[in-house]
Amino acid sequence: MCGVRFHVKDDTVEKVDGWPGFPRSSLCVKAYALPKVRHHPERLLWPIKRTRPKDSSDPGWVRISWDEAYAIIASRLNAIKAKYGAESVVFYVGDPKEPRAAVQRLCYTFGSPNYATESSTCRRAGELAELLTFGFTTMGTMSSPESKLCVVWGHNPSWSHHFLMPRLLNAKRQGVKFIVVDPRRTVTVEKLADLHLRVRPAADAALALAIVNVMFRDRLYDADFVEKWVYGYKELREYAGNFTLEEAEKITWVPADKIEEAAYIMAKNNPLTFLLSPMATIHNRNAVQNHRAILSLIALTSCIDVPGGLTIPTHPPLPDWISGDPTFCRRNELLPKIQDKRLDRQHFPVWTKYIFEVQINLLPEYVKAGKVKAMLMWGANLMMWPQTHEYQEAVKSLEFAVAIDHFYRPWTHNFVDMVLPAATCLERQAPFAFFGRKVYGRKTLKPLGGCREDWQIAFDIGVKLGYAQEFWNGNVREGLNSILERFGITLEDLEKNLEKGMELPASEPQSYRKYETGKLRPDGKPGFPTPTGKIEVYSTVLRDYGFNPLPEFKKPMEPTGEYPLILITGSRVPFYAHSRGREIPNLKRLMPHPTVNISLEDANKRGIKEKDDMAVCSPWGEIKVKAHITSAVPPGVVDVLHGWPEANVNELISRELDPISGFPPFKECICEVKKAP
Ligand SMILES: Nc1nc2c(c(=O)[nH]1)N[C@H]1C(S)=C(S)[C@@H](COP(=O)(O)OP(=O)(O)OC[C@H]3O[C@@H](n4cnc5c(=O)[nH]c(N)nc54)[C@H](O)[C@@H]3O)O[C@H]1N2
Ligand SMILES: Nc1nc2c(c(=O)[nH]1)N[C@H]1C(S)=C(S)[C@@H](COP(=O)(O)OP(=O)(O)OC[C@H]3O[C@@H](n4cnc5c(=O)[nH]c(N)nc54)[C@H](O)[C@@H]3O)O[C@H]1N2
Ligand SMILES: [Mo]
Repeated sequence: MCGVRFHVKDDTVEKVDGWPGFPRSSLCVKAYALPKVRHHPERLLWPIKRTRPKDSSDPGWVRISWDEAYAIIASRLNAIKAKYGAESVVFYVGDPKEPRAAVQRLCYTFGSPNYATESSTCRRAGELAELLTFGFTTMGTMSSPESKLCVVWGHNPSWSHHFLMPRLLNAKRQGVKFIVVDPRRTVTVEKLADLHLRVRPAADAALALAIVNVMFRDRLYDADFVEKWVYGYKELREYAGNFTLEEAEKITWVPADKIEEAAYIMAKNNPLTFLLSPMATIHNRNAVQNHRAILSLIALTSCIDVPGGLTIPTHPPLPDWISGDPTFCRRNELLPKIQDKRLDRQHFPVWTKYIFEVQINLLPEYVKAGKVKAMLMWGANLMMWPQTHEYQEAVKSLEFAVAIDHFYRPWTHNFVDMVLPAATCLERQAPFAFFGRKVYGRKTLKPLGGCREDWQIAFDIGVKLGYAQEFWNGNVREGLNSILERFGITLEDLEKNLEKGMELPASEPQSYRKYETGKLRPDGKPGFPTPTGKIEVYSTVLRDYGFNPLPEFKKPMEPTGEYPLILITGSRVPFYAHSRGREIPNLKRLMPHPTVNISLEDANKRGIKEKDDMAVCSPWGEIKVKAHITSAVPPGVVDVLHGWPEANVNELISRELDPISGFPPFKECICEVKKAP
C-alpha cells in the first residue's frame, strides 16, 4: 500500500502524485496508471453470470442485478454447506491484500477453516522458516544510522519495492556497506552493492552454510551470544563443515574468495542488518530449509534486536492489513474450533501448525478428492500457479465458483459461474492503512457503473447467508469502526486528519535485546519464542515432524543435455504486477512482449539475435517469447516474467512442491531456448 494522492475535479483525476509525509510516497510508474484502470473501456461494471455449461466454448455471459447475484450465491453456498459441510467452500483472495480481513471474517463465520490466499506462493514459507527458527517473523530491517552493513538477499527493491530505494541510497551515502546476493545483476546491485554474490539459483543454503563454515573456522562469530542463545549450533557447525570453500564454489558458482570475503565483511561490520527476499529464496523445492540456512547465518552474527541490526518491535504490532486484524477476522475465536477440517492438515502439518491460511497449492488434488465444492475468489489469477491448466480444470469442475475482479480475465473467469465487478482503490473506503504507529483513512470517488467495493461485497454476502448481525447489517463503516474503536478513534477522525494521518501513542519506548528481558515470550521468561527458548538452527519442531532439523541444502534441479539452462521466473519489472498492467497502453509500451532474458554467451551459442522469436521448452511445457540479450543474467541462466496470458511461463514449471511448506519451484527449473518453429 503506497501513499498515492489523486487531484480530482468533477469525478475526474487530473493529477497523481506522492502523498507528502506518508511513509511510502515515492511512486512507481504503476501508481500513475491507476486513473486509467478506473476509466478503462474494458472494465467490468456489472455482475455477470454464465448461461451455458462450463464445457461450451461460449459461456453465454448475461448481466444480472446484484440482488440476483447475491440470491444465487447464498442459495448455492448454503446448499453446498448442508450437503458437504462448510469446509467444502474455499474463500480465496489473490495478490490484492485489501479484501483479506473481510473475506476471512466471512469464511470463519460461514464455518469454513479454508481461507486461502496467494501467499501460498508468496511470503508465507519464509515466515514459516522464521517462526521455526526465531519464533517471530521478519523480512529483515532497514538499515538505521547505527548499521554498518546491510545484506540484501534475493531481493530487488529498485524494481519491486521502489519506495525503499531513497532510504537505501541515503544509507549508502552515509557510509553503510552493502552485500547483495542475487544471480542477476539488477539495478539494486548496480546502485548499492560493494560485494555482489552471484549465487546459482536455489543454492542459497549452500552459500549461507559456506559462510557459516568460515565463521566457525576463523571464529568470526559472537561466541557468547551463540553459546547462550543458539540451539544446535554444534550440529550446525558440523554440518556446515561439509561446505568448504572449494565445494561451495562448485555448487553456488560464487568464487571461494568472495565467500570468504563476505564472512569477513559481516564480522568486521557489526551491527549489520539484513533485507530478506519476500520469496526468491523460497521459490524452490527446498524452500523452508533454503531460507532457514540464511537465518542460521544471521543468528551467528548476533545482530538480532540490537540497534542497527535486525530489530523486533517492542509494542504489540497494530492490525496487519495483509493478514487482517485477528479479532475482526474472528481468527482466534473461531478457527481453533474448525482447524481439524483444514484441507492442508495431512499434507503440510508444520504449515498447518504455524500458518492460519490454508496451503492451497494442492487445489487440483483437493478438488479431485471431492473435498472442495465451491470457491469465492477475490482478485484471483489462476496463471499464478505452476501447470496452470490443472488449476483451471479444478475450478471448472467445482459445483460453484464466483470471481470478483476489475476486469474479465479469460484465463481465470472462463472457468467460473459468476463474475462480480469490484470498485478500484480510488473508489473504496476499506481498509484504512496502518504504518508503524500511524493510521490513515482515505477519501473516495463514487464507484463507476454497478461496481461495489470488496468489503461491501463480502459484507453483503455475509448478510444474505444469514449473518446480518455479524456483518453490521452490511454497514462497512461500522465494521471498520469496530477495529478503530479499540484504539480510541473512528473513521470520522481519520477523515478529518486525512493529510497527516493519526499517530497512535506507543505504550512504551522501543527497547532492544528483549530476549534477555522476557519480552519476546508469552510466558514472560527470557529467551526466544521457540520450544527451546533459543534460536533454533536445529529445529526441534521439524525433528518432531520427521524432517531434517538442520537447515539442509538440497541439490537443485540439474540441467541436462536436452535442457541445459536454468530457468528462473517472475523477477519483477517496474511496469507490471504479475498478470496486471498489460491492459494499460502506457505501461504495455514499456514492455510490449513476453521475453526470455538470456546472456550474450548463451545467445551466441544458439545463434540468437535480439528480438528473435524463441521457444522456451522445459520438461513440462513450451511457450513462445522474444529474445532479450542482457548481461543481467549470468551464462547458464535465463529469466522469464510470469503473468503473460500468451506465454504463461508457469506451464513450464513442475508441480513438485517443498515437502514442508508446499511451495513450488518457480526459480528452480531447467529449460532450453530454441528458435521458434
Ligand atoms: N512463475 C512464477 N509464478 C509466480 C511468481 C513468480 O515469481 N514466478 N510469484 C508468485 C507470487 S510471489 C505472487 S504474490 C503471485 C501473484 O498473485 P496473483 O494473485 O496471481 O496476482 P495478480 O496477477 O496481480 O492477480 C490479481 C487479480 O486481481 C485483480 N485485482 C486487482 N486489484 C483488485 C482489487 O482490489 N480487488 C479485486 N477484487 N480484484 C483485484 C486483478 O485484476 C487480477 O486479475 O504469483 C505467484 N506466481
Ligand atoms: N513492480 C512490481 N513490484 C512488485 C511486484 C510486481 O509484480 N511488480 N510483486 C510484489 C510481490 S507479490 C512480491 S512477492 C515482491 C517480490 O519482491 P522481490 O523479491 O524483490 O522480487 P524480484 O524483483 O523478483 O527480486 C528477487 C530477486 O531474486 C533473484 N533470484 C532469483 N532466484 C534466486 C535465488 O534462487 N536466490 C537468490 N538469492 N536470488 C534469486 C532475482 O534475480 C531477483 O532479482 O515484489 C512485490 N513488488
Ligand atoms: Mo508475492
